[in-house]
Amino acid sequence: MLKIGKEQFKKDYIEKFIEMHGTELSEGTDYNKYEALAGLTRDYVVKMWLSTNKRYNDTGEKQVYYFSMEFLMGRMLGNTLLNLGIRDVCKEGLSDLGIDLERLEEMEEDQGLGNGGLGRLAACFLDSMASLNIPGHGCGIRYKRGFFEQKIIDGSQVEAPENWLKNGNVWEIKKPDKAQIVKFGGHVRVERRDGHLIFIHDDYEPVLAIPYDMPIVGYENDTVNTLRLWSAEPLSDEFDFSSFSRGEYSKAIEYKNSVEAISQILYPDDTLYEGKILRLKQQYFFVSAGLQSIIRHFKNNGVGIRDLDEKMAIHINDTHPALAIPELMRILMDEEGLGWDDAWRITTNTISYTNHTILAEALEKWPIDMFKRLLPRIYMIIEEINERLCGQLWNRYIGQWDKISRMSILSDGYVKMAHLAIVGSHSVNGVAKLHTEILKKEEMTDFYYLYPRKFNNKTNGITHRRWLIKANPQLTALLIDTIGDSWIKHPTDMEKFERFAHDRSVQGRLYDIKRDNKVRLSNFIKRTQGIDVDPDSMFDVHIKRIHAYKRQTLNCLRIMALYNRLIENPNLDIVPRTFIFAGKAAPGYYLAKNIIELINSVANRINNDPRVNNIIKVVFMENYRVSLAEKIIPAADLSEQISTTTKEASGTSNMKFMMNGAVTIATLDGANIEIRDEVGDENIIIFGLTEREVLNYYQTGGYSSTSILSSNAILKQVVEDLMNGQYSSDKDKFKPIYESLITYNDEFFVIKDFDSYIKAQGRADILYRDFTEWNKIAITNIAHSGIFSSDRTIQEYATGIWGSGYLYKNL
Ligand code: 26Q
Repeated sequence: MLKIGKEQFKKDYIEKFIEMHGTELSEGTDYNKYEALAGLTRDYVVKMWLSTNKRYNDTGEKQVYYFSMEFLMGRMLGNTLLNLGIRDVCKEGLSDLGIDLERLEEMEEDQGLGNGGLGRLAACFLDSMASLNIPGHGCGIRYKRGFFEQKIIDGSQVEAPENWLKNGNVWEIKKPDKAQIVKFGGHVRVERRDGHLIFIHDDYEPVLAIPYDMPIVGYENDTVNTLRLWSAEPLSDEFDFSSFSRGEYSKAIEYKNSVEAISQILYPDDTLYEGKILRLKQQYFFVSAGLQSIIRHFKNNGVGIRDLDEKMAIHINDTHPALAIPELMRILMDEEGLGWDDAWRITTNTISYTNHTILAEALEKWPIDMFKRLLPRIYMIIEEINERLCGQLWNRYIGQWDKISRMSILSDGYVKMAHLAIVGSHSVNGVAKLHTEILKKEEMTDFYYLYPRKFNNKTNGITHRRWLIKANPQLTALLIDTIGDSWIKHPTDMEKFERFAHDRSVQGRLYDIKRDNKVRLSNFIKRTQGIDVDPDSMFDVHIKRIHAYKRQTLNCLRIMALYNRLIENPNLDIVPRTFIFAGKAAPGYYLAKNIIELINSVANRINNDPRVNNIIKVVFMENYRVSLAEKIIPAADLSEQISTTTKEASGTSNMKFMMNGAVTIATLDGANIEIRDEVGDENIIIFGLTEREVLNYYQTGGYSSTSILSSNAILKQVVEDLMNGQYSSDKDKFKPIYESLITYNDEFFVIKDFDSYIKAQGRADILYRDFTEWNKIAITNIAHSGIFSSDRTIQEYATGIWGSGYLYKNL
């Protein structure tokens, strides 16, 4: 472990500051001071990083590579210091120098290279792999522009380009000597040499892939793993000067631009799949570069090519990196000379796949003609994989042509990526129990019957180091004071906290901590949005991507109904509440953008109505991102997890809220079910349609939103309020929402669940008034949250899928 005393730290820090900035500390801006601290932290990490790599090479342990299009890392400084075990020393040392550590941490740009749940999961997994001493590394794309910055202008979302690299990035080290070449387009020739078929790729467009490495520090264990992100650059010798003289200057510029586009932007859509060629390029680009560099590494270390599957596990985060399957086949066959069967054995033993969605519109499929043109050799390999699959299916399902064509990787003119991922891997996992069951029994059922042993569940988790220890230091201190600190290394030890569920003094301390967090958030809201909120009101929080299935609309309609009730009866006896929303809509998702407008209109109306604004307030917080979530979640009383049952694969913010002592109001969807199973029915507020009911409606019909409306006057009124000018002088403004509910018969059962949701909110109200009961529930939730640490999830992946991490198991 890193041993640095306060005085040593101060000396190192001052030296680093001067070295970096060439001025005295007293002259520096906060940003300069942040840079110096981050730079020094990196210096501390580098030696450990080298020795970790040396250890991995010496022991020859199996290495895990987590391939993901997204890593939503947020800020690095605070968590790196925490994991190094020197955050307290730094805090004190800086304080001696008149510097506030948290203020410097706030200077760091969020690393926003992800859309939401899937990208943040990848980031939590990196933290857990390093902390469990598992040799697990990330492989992804170094997007120059992360997820767009959201501005709310006149109540509507406006997207602004994000620029996280504008001041450089202290955490990364560029490794030009480890660059790889990735080939696009061109033609493939087949030749026969010594009885073997040789595939020669001509006329391709080469792209240089440059890796940037970032250290991922484990918690107090001397392990530093690597996140390697690839950046696309033109090959400099492609600028041959003869083409300039031939007046092909513009071609050279075109080449440069088309190459740089590959790692320019993150696609900001997480549900509606779009068959854009640039996205396909991005996928092949990082998968090919990553695999080439991994294989080069093992060959340099003397690993025999036939033993690769004992030395590496490659995990693909959704289908986005599924080209790893044909690309690994290509490298093993065309570059390493293996035959099909050996290459296939190594590939399927190596690759494992996580599915994150059952939304049909999110499943990736690529038009064959586009695919073939961009990746001719990869397409040939997929054709062969598919031939062999269909051969197997013909033998097994004689004459069942429908089934065979349904299961084919190539059909209807498309390459179906989920089918490729299932066929080419040895493990397919869902991200919560219900989700895995739906995969097996509904969505992927044909494949489940073909390969029953591949399918398994790995319920998601979150790193308690960021989401509890870092985000909520006071709650951390209370836990340590009451139950000790064993839970930091063994999160399920948090169960010991349940002993205090009925302890009035601990309840009081928990309440005080929550209130402090709420005051801090209130001040932040005042500073950033100019809105006064009451820290003694219940903070009722709904933060996540804006999507019809996540049902921000349901939440909003109930606020509108409450408003109507308050106007009718100003003496209504309810708990004062602050409704907090945050989240980004995909730029092309018209309905989601309309939902943001509705929330802001409702906020505007309510916050400016003196009849109600001392009882309820609505706040839409701009630009949701990891660092904002870290501020909001510790201050939440009520966690809104109200997706249409069956639609949310898992959810992970539900776990973050629970760990911070919020009470959950939820449908029986995704991991909410497992949270309920952990805490018991009396410690969570459940409402809404069950899985069966939803599936029945989808399969057999019989749902009519308008017929429900006619029997519920309150609901009828709020739906009318969408269109009667109550929330906008433009009566058509919320027509998209109105039509989705009425004209299009409410695909996500907002109308159906409304009544049960209102009643559930009534129960929340009653519970909140009962100080003892509410705090008992909060304590019980915290105590049972340890199982949702991503440490548990990662241990399950390591033992159940990757066959890695024996060092940890032997500890
Ligand atoms: C695909 C093709 C083209 C463009 C974009 C995409 C794309 C990008 C991101 C598709 C999906 C995503 C992200 C999906 C996601 O975040 N899913 C969430 O994953 C979480 C972690 O498992 C779950 O908890 C959530 O339930 C799930 O919605």
